[in-house]
Amino acid sequence: MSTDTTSPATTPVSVIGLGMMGTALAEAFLGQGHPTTVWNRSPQKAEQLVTRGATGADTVGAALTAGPLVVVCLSTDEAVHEVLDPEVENLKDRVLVNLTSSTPEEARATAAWAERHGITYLDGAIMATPPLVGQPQALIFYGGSAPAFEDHQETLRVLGGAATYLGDDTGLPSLYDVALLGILWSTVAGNIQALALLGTEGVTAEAFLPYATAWLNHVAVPYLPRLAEEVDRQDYATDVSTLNVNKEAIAHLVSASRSQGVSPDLVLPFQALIERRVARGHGSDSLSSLIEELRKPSA
Ligand code: FVH
Repeated sequence: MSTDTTSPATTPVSVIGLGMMGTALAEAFLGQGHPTTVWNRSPQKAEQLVTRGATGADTVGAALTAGPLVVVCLSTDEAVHEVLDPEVENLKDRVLVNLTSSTPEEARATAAWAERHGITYLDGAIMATPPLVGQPQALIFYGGSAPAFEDHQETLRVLGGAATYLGDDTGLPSLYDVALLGILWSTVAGNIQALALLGTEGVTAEAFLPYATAWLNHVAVPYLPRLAEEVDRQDYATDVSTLNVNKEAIAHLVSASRSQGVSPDLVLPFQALIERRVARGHGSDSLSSLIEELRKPSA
């Protein structure tokens, strides 16, 4: 069943939470001509948006009832419930899109809360920083009510052109979120280790940057399809690089770090994982077989 008949080009939206991200979301809606009502706990954060044409709501209830589509972006799931739990009556007949980061469990619990109160719900995960909001390539995952996404996808694409609906499971956007963040953090961790090491010999981050970029683009990224295939097939045979080879190589990194006076702490857990897999007789496997150690950590 359709949840809204308003033309997407003019759908009024309400944005609850005007931190760095909420402000960027409201600016994107305003930029595309959506009547935008905003509310923030600290009202001064609404001022600049109001001068740009937003309507500043005095109460959260006034913001929630201003239009059919409510986007909430607060710091935590706890804050979302602190703000919205007393307002369930004002959320009836609205589509609530929660772009606050959470765990899958929190997202599913919020979806159950919404269902109990007759609120149409979409959970979302923003895979972009505030300056990227509104760009065609900005990715935002959504899960939850399919009719709500269908009705409002054009409006939601104002926030990120790569809006992607993952299905009715509201936990999936958060799961994709943490999965991608893990990739980001491990890449940053590897880069920090590299820069600390090279810095001991006076090599600047800027000087190293072309090599780091080329390494990721020409070696790491092209490895991803192979890794995906090995993991999906659970076939870890390799004619490229074995765990035995990587065990020696990572020992060099740990040893070089120590001798250059750099902490190997970031690397040690990954080294331990490789050593455990090799000790279990999988030294001839590809690196991808490490996934089995994560799937069965105590086996
Ligand atoms: N900024 C980013 O790069 C990331 C990108 C990916 C997604 N995240 C998530 O977006 C959520 C909000 O992040 P943010 O960057 O806007 O965060 P802040 O600038 O710190 O603003 C926090 C807002 O939350 C309000 N707030 C906090 N607690 C409460 C509460 N108990 N009651 C009412 N409002 C609350 C806060 O209000 P105020 O302090 O200004 O009064 C801000 O509006 C977050 O989940 C990221 O993971 C952003």
